[in-house]
Amino acid sequence: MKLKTITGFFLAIFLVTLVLIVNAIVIDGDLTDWQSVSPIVTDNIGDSIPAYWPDIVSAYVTHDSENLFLRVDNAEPCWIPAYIWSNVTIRTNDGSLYLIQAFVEEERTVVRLTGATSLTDDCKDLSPPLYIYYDRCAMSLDQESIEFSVPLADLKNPTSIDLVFWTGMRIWEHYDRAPDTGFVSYAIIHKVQSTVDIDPDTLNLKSNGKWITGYITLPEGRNVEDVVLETVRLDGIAAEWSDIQDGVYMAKFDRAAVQGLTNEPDYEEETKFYELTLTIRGELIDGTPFEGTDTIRVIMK
Ligand SMILES: [Ca+2]
Ligand SMILES: [Ca+2]
Ligand SMILES: [Ca+2]
Ligand SMILES: [Ca+2]
Repeated sequence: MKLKTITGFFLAIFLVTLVLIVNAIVIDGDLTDWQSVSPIVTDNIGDSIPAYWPDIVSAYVTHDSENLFLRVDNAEPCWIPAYIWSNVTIRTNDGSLYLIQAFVEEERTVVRLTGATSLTDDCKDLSPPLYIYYDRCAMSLDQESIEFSVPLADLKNPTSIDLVFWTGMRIWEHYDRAPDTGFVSYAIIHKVQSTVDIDPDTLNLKSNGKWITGYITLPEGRNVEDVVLETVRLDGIAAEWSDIQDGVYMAKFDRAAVQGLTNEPDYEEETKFYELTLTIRGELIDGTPFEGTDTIRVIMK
């Protein structure tokens, strides 16, 4: 393989990875995938008892179609090196109570899902776990944060949850919780998976043109008339205008802006192709999000 080809190959990998990072949380200890998620709760520093106990600063929740993702940031690393844990008690919309306990130690990462007896009065349920997962939590490089996940199916696919984050183990005097009283709520809205066809199939960076078109088809039971133009984005680029033809929603995006997503290299090259996966997201008039992806081919020259 020639060096130039190898460079092009890695560039393509980088671009595809970039798209994936924007779309999904990966449990790997790298928190850059949480950039677009705001904390669901923030907590005072210095309110953990005793003072050396993990001191929650903020906590985050997000989800995809299969997983609930959680992240807790502490004020400082745990006093035990390379060790972090966090607990979350959850009440799902059917009234079920669950406790999620995530531990990262030097040799082991474990997430336990058990039942719980109370949402806000600490969790005192010591019953055997319903599920134990070994690949669903990770500690950040600064050892202050932990990210973890559980399958939504194991919570019986709730549509909303109430949460309390806390750091007690089985000694109830040792504690920090967030929020300090009550709980926070999170809606688990499932995105409508739409079919997206982006035109052109091949984007030549040297050719001109005004628009990139996304053809969006919604699944049965959803009407493209309900798509709100102002919410439609192609990897962050706003749709400028739209039309509906034969049940297909046609959104137009500025071609130059889309080409800006491709990071055209500045070296002189023979013709190069790579695949670029693009995601169109938007909302229906009732607030339901939809998204779909298509892969196009990019010609560098
Ligand atoms: Ca991550
Ligand atoms: Ca705190
Ligand atoms: Ca607190
Ligand atoms: Ca296409």
